[in-house]
Formats: sequence, C-alpha cells, structure tokens
Amino acid sequence: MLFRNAYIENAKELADLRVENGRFAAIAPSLAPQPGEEVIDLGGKLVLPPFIESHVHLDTCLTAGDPVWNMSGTLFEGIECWSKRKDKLSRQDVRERVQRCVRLYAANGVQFIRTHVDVTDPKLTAMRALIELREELRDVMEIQIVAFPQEGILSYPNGKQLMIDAVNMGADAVGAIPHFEFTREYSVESLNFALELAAKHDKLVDVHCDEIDDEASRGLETVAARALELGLYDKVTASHTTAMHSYNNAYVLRLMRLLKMSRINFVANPLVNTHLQGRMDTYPKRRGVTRVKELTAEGINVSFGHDDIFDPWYPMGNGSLRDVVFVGLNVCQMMGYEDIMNSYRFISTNAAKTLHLCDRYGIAAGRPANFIVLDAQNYYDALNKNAPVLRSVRAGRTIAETKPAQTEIRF
Ligand code: 17E
Ligand code: FE2
Repeated sequence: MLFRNAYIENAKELADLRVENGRFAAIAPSLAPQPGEEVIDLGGKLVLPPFIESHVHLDTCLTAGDPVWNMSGTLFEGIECWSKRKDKLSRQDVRERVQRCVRLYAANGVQFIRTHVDVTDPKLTAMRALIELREELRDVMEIQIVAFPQEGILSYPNGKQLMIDAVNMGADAVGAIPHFEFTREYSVESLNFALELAAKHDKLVDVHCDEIDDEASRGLETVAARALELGLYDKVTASHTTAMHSYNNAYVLRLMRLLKMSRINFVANPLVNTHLQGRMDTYPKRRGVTRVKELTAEGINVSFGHDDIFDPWYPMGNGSLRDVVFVGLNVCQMMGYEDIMNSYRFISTNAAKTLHLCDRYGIAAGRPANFIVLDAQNYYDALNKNAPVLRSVRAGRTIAETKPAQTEIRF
C-alpha cells in the first residue's frame, strides 16, 4: 500500500510512504506504485507519528459530579470526591467509561496511552478491568498501566501489599504519591518502596511527585537519587512536579545536576495543574506548572499529558491533546517559532521516550506503520488553527477518519 504526498514531521518536501505487512517498507519522494498496489493520496498534508497520551487516569474519567462535584477545585477535594465514587466501581462501569475514552482518543490521533490506575481499593476493581482492556484494545490502542496509590502507600491500610498485588496482576509501572503521605518520613519510605519494587520486577516507574504548591515538598530529589542508585535511569518518570514551580532558584541549581545524572523523564499536565494549583494563593497566583522550559534547555526529557477527562479533578476534555500543547506553550512561555513548530514532540517523540516505546515508534523503514495525517502542512499551522486529525493509521490500517468542517463566509 502506498500513501503519497505527505509532509512528514514538518519537512519542506513531499514524500511517500510504502507500507507492507503492517510496517513501513520505504519512505522517499515519488515512489513508483508497484503493479496492483493500492494508492492513497494524502494531498500534501502533515504526517506525524501518532499522538501519545503520556499521563491520564482512565479509571476516573467521565465521573465528574458523580456523586459530588469538586467545589474548591483543589487536588485534595478531588481525592475526597473520587473516594466516594470509588465505592460504586464495578467491572462493567470501568469498562464502559474506558471504552468511551479510548474512542475519543482514537478520533484525535492518539494510539498510545499511559494510564494511572488507583490501587487504593481493597478489591482492585479498576486494575482488573484495565488489565482486561489492555489486551482487548491492543490492536487499536497500546495501553500502559501504572499501579497508582491515590491515597498513599504508607498512609492507606495495606497499601504496600496492594501495590505488590497490582504488580503481580500485570501492571507495567509502579507509582507513588509522596506529597499525600501523612509524614515526610512516610513520603521517603514510599518512594524507596516503589522504586525497589520496580527494580525487583523489572517495571517502569511513574510517580505523582510533589503535586502541591508547597516549596518544601521534595519527593523529586529522592526519586532522582534512587533512579540513579538503582540503575533505573530513564525507566523512571516524575509526573506533575508542580512544587518545582515554587522551589527557590538556588535549590533548583543544585537539583538540576542530580536530575541530569539520573536521566529521569518528566510529565507536565498544563491544563489540569493550572486549574488545580494556586488555589491557596490570592494575588499573584502561581501558574502551577513545572519548569518545562528550563528542564528542556538542560536536555531533560519532558512530555505533556491531559491527566483527566471530565472527572473530579478536571471538568473538561474530549480526547484531544491539542489544547494541552497550546496551554502548555502559553503557560511555560515557549512561543518562539521553533518552539511552536516542534511542540508536537511533547505529545509524540518525547512521550515515546517516557513510555519506552523504543523502535515500536517513529516514522522510519522497518517500524510499525503507525502515523496520523493532520489538516495542515506543518505543526505550527496545525496548532494555530486547531486542525483535525484527518486519518489515524495503525499497522497500515486506517482506524479513524475525520472530515474537516466547512465554513462559508457570506459577505
Ligand atoms: N490524582 C492525583 O493525585 N492527581 C491528579 N492530578 C489526578 C488524580 C488527576
Ligand atoms: Fe495525574
């Protein structure tokens, strides 16, 4: 099968992509169709590797207001609201909501999702359902599951054992929530426990780390030190790290050396953390997003996630990562021409590093023929005009198509 006339990743010249047996066989300008080969003309549109949702909570999605709304807009009230909803979890409820979300994501060119799944539930209902769905949806969406202790590891009854059970059930990654633990000592112990558990079972790590406006919340240094000492390096990700927004610059200078040595990844969630953070501030109000610009300048890998779709922590979301990038660039003041042009990397190649997709990802001969087509010629235009994803191709098969809206101006 031959896909013709694409601007691949902002290239200035058009190229064609040949797909054979679900993989890219050749990528070059003006490939001649072979006898009997199916040809699809992409019409001079932008082709990118598929979008990646590197941080979301699929188990909580589509539950906003059920049974109560988060009135204060804080992380902590969100956790209380969710705790009430958790009592009503069933396999069918989780399956139905996750399936709806996966279709929303698919419509928007997402083919890979890392989901955190709350394991502070004695029955592990959501974890069981997600492990089933990970298999069932494999052909259309690669789902990576983090065992996430929403109410703490040391601060929740039987918390350590629930983490171990989730890993034994087949979680791909181990999480933690140091800023929610009762004490600083618990916080450090929870991180030691999580990273050692991951090392023992050869799992990835993704910690909800310092998601608070407290400048004294310093889980991150422990995560980075253990990543280095246990040799886990880039298998480890620190998500949110919003306290870093509030750290003093002298401390950040010292921390940055360790972060680089540790090679850990970062995930920022610009929509959700601008909404949740700064809630104790009057004016000026903090933006609540980690130091994306400075981390990027130091060569540290950062991706962006949506975090929530219509749940106790965020009352919006439609499966599109466009607004995540758009708000992220605005809030982090990364609006130079090249910054904007290359910003798709926050939801593609950078996220692929975090998820450890390695040679399963990317537009190159020999790799799985996964790509998306946007209604623009480059990503600057795509972002600016909120271009739809016209086509999402997975292993050579088109799994979603969108027709662009047409507007007529009558003056
Ligand atoms: N849970 C949490 O601890 N932090 C978040 N941002 C969400 C859930 C969405
Ligand atoms: Fe999160």
